[in-house]
Amino acid sequence: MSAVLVPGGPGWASNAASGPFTMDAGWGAFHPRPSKPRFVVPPGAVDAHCHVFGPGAEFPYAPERKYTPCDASKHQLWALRDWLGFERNVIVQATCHGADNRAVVDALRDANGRARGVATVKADVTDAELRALDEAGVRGVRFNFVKRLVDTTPPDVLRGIAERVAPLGWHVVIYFEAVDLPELYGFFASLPVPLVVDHMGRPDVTKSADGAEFELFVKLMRERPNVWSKVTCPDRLTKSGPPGHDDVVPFAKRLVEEFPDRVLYGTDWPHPNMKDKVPDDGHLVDWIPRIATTADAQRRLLVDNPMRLYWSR
Ligand code: 0GY
Repeated sequence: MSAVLVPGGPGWASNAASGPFTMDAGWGAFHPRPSKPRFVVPPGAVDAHCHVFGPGAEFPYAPERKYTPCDASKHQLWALRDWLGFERNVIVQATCHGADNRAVVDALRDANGRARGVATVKADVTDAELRALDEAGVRGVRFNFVKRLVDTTPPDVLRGIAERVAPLGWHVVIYFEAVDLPELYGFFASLPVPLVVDHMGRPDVTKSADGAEFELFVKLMRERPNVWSKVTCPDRLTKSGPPGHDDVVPFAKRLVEEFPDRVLYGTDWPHPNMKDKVPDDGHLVDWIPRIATTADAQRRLLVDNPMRLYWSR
């Protein structure tokens, strides 16, 4: 019998890409010994934003990728899930796999109903392919507007994809930088599906959480009752740094308090592109009670909301 994989234990750390791939020089592999969180997540908690990378030998990285990461397998993800106390995962297709969703689908099939997925598809995806993704547990597609991660796709093409997935009851996950929201606002508001925004729309946290930039994002959520936000990635957004990520707290707390039924939390493991700032996943879980300060808010954020969005069927 093989030994149980435990974060920090034998077989956990990964510092290479397998198959014909070489991990980027300077790539920050995920934390080699994540701490055990002090905060105990409620029963049934969902890590609603995480990824798998490869392994490259089994699931090749896409030719059009902008980075080559270290491998980060489904087995490692399940070990982290159990270590942190989560019961379920939402696995988001990472850009290093382009529109080849095989690694995510393989993980979903392995998870026995304990994971759902968000895919990336191109305009020529067939109805049969969409149905197969749905059957595997995919419940959304991701549109990425972060220029360092993807080449631009024209809005009309994206709208066409949104129209195709709407009848499946799927949503669209959108990833963009706060400075680009004024230009993208009208497009987002016009899409015929629920929207789930990655990492609060990446606010510049040196500005005020009540200032004009974040106010525009809050306006989008107020005006569109089917816009959700992941209150995620304090490690990505912070300037003040770990473990407190104090400067990100007002942004996340504001969303949790104003939209308690439309917020999601996730670890973002294995933390693409964090390079020398790879976070301790235990600290990220200990951050949760700072932004969701009551048991009720924590249950909605970690259990009720993701279950409604991803496990209603
Ligand atoms: C994240 C953030 C990033 C990368 C990706 O799919 C990806 O490559 O999402 C990033 O570099 O900001 O949410 O994982």
